[in-house]
Amino acid sequence: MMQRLGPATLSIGIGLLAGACGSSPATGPTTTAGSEPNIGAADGPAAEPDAGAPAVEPTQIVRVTIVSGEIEGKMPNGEEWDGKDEKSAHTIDKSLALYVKRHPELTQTTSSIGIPIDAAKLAEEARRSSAADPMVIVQVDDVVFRSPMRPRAFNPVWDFTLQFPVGPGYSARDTTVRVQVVDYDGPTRFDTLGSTVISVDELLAKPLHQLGAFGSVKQLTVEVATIEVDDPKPEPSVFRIAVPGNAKWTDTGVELTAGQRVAIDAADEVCTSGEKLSACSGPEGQRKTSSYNLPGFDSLGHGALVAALGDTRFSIGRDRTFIAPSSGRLRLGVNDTKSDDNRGAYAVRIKVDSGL
Ligand SMILES: [Ca+2]
Ligand SMILES: [Ca+2]
Repeated sequence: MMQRLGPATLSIGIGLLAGACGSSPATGPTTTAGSEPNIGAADGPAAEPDAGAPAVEPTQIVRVTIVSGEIEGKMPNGEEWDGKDEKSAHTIDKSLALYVKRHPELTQTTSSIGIPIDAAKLAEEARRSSAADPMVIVQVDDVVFRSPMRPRAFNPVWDFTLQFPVGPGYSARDTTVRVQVVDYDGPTRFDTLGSTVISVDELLAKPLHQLGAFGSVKQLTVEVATIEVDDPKPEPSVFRIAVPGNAKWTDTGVELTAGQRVAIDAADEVCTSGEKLSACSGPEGQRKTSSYNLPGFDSLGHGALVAALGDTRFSIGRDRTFIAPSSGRLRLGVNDTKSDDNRGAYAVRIKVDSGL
């Protein structure tokens, strides 16, 4: 069913992994004193984005893993979590709003944030419980990433990795990274548990950080690794798969890390109602919506190509280039909950940029 072209190595090419272990500086033949992460060094001129300059390759990729956390068992006022929360109509958290704004592919999917595509009841349980249901939002420069939600967890393990480039024209080492932990209270309802800031330079100073306490977050464990970017950088990995209209979700086998640049394009036709020709369309979807649209895609054309990474959903349509908003196995689907009467398949090409 799935045909892979290009290197079988996902995400970052193996060649890039030299020096990825922050704890062992003598890794790999390319690691010399000069190419080591410039820990704490105020080296050279700052990365000044020069408007007219040609694009410069990043020299390093920083990989940050939000491993786990520890949340206070009570709210600051001593009450149980979410004890009497129903009266206040929160709007979507400011950081989440920015997250959605910075990722156009997430447009109109906010009602499904935190709901995994294969465990819809999880969110319902989280909503009813009086425990914290934390997720982490990380902002680097103007790019924002989100970890999956961990329902009913005062000791959540996210194991959420994101990456960003460092080098001329990219994030500078004095860039501030903002880490915010929020509690999921239902669609578009979130409480801030705490937020903290740390610079890229501080992050790179050691491979393991214990952040906190901040707000109701007692502790947050963060791992950091750097990857030297090969010159020339490896070719993107390309995968071709078929997304059948009569499948719920199709596992592409492609693992994405938040921050990777991905381009997806699709062709061919899917019909969402047996032989009815008016219910056939390309990956952009039909001109109409339907009560059978998937959760989170209510206003998207029926039958359109959509994607999911864990509990993050987004629309693809005929083509979409994006920076992965979260991490995990990429799954693709057709915007139709009643898939058993569907015909046809979309032919999809996924291009994952190896070195950003
Ligand atoms: Ca909650
Ligand atoms: Ca159908």
